[in-house]
Amino acid sequence: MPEHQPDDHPSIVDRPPLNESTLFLACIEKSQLWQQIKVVSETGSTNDDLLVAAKSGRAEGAVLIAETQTAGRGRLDRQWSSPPRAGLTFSVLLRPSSIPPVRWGWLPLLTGLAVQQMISELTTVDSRLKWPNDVLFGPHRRKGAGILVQVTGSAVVIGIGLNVTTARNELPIPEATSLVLEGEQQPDRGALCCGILDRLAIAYTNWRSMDGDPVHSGLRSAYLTVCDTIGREITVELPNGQIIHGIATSVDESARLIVSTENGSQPVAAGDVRHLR
Ligand code: BT5
Repeated sequence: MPEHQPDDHPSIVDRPPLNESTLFLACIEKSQLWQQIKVVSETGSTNDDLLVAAKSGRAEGAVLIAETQTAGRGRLDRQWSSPPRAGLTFSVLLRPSSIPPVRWGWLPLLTGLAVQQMISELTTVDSRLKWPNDVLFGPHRRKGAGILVQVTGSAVVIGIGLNVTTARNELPIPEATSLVLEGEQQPDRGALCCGILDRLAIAYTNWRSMDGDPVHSGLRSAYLTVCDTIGREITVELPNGQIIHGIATSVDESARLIVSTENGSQPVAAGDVRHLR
């Protein structure tokens, strides 16, 4: 039995801190991509911090993990909120400069896949992906993780927010959930973080070695297998406010969602998707 009911406010003793040196040793043993892993108890936003670092020339492979963020970001200046040590909030700095920018749209999808695969491997929680940047948990397909990719020059900062022991009353919206709320009894944040970094490094290195080609790297087919959006009736709100309604049929080689509408097929590069059924 879990030590607390997840709907209660869990005590901080159920939320041990991450250990920077353990994480660093475990991660560099597995992958050459990660050069530096830093854990801070608090910052504004790990994405903001690595964007600043990228602008001042920091090399690929930096990882910044915060036990809590005071100004965590979502897309379009939305917020990401997570109480101290209740989840994972971290960012990585990559420089995919050899890859044509038209293929960089695969980075949030590739990252989501790494998160989804590690959740499947390390927990009993069923997870699926919602295009382009959400990881959904459990039978009700609630949002348990989100991904934010930001570009500055030749650098890309990828941020991941994952709810681990977050209680219902700590989540900002009813459609959100956490691993514990979906029944996972003792999720280990350190193992999850290290596993996600490892899986992300493998997927990124493979994708990059194939010149970013999503088909030959196997990325596209792996993504489509676990993407809950495909085959669903959806609406997409585009950045200009326009709403598209139709059936999501696929994701193309530039990571755009293909929506079959009454006016024909429409590729969507960015937008907020709602699954209707
Ligand atoms: C995202 O944006 O889902 C991207 C979230 C990325 C967060 C990470 S944490 C580490 C790194 N540093 C940062 O500052 N950010 C990244 P979007 O699709 O725009 O979703 C944002 C919306 O999700 C909000 O408007 C809320 O409705 C909802 N939300 C906020 N916090 C949540 C949480 N903990 N769990 C589930 N949903 C949440």
